[in-house]
Amino acid sequence: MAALDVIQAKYVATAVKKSQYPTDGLAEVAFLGRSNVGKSSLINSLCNHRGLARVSGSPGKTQTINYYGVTLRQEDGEDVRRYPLYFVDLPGYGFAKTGKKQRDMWSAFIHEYIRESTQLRLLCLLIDSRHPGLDLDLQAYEWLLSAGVSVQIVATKSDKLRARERQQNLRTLAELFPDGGRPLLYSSLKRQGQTLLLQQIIHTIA
Ligand SMILES: Nc1nc2c(ncn2[C@@H]2O[C@H](COP(=O)(O)OP(=O)(O)OP(=O)(O)O)[C@@H](O)[C@H]2O)c(=O)[nH]1
Ligand SMILES: [Mg+2]
Repeated sequence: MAALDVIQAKYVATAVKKSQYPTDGLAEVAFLGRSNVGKSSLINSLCNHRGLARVSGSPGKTQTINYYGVTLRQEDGEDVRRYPLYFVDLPGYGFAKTGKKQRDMWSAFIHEYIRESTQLRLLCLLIDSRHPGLDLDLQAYEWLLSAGVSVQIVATKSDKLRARERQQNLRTLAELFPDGGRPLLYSSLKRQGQTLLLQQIIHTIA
């Protein structure tokens, strides 16, 4: 079995419009989901770096598109490969507290990113593992598929469920999101799911 790690991770850029996207042609893996679902925490835990992306207990923390330059290292015996790419942290959707206008702006630039990024290879759609069938998530999924994006479903905060519920909800997700890869359980807190997700990422970009 090949060992797989993130060996470098650093903040590179912030964007709210296309002219601010990086232009160096690196592959991008983006993370999308409802506000507070755990996108920024997941990026930090994948990168073994607590302070890379800002995390908050209140929803609406990430309000811009943030690019983190990372290097994945895959080691299989003597064969060592390095893959440079971007992890892209997106603002959450479904959070109305700051007012309708701002909420609309977020969705406008998320939409623009999804449509305009030429380097997006995989979009990880994060879903709270406790709530597998919310309308907003189903709508986001349908829209992403119609935009031609490759989607991987990631069920976050799996540490909040008992083992039996985890498996049950995973099956529900597989039924609700049939084109979302094989859904995987993730816990930034308990460090569950990192290897599986990195394998899925390598599989798409390699
Ligand atoms: N128990 C548990 N809590 C988590 C996990 N991941 C994130 N959280 C908590 O959930 C809250 C939101 O986490 P963030 O990573 O900021 O969520 P986000 O999706 O980036 O939120 P926005 O940027 O506001 O859209 C924080 O209080 C985190 O500590 C997890 O795996 N398990
Ligand atoms: Mg965030």
